[in-house]
Amino acid sequence: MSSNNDIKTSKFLSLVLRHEPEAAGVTLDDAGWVDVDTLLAGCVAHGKLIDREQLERVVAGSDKQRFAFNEDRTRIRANQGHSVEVDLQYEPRTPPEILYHGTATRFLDSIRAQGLLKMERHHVHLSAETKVTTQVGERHGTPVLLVIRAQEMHRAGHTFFCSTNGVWLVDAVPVSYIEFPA
Ligand code: HQG
Repeated sequence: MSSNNDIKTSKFLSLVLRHEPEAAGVTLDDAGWVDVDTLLAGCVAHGKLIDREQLERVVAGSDKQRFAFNEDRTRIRANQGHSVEVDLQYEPRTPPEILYHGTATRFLDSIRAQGLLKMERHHVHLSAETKVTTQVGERHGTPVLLVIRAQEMHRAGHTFFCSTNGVWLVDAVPVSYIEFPA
């Protein structure tokens, strides 16, 4: 179990490494990396006392493996979920037959009309597991699970990526590949 302080730190790191690097006075490189010492110094300068030990603990303890160090552990980045412009250099991958997307019932009319759109993120996020997907949907309201015919989409020319923490990513999902609940 993570402590409250570690959860707060994880949320702050998500903010800095995905959305607002300026919240810690740092910049991300093209692939989303930032030097660890620069990040820690920036956090302290912005009133967030995070040391190397806590950072290691938060990265290792993140339930969704949100962050990754580079090989020599001098740099860190978020594995996915960015709104700032970064190129994570994912390799295209062939998805399984079916992937899932968790959303909230209040979005269904709009999704029926437009398909799944990436909204503020870089991609639509899909999962191979239903459990995670339900939790994702609950963040937005009454959860509902959509079944995506991913391999059929792939055969039709849509490019899929899989992040290092196992989230499947695609530009958009047209309505014709979505199975809605009855
Ligand atoms: C919905 C978490 C109306 C979409 C999770 C979703 C995930 C539409 C919301 C990651 C729509 C966007 C991403 C349309 C899509 N009309 N609503 N046409 N198309 N939507 O948070 O997928 O904790 O940007 O269904 O594990 O909920 O951040 O995406 O409900 O991987 O690490 O618009 O966030 O990871 O919401 O979640 P989000 P998401 P972290």
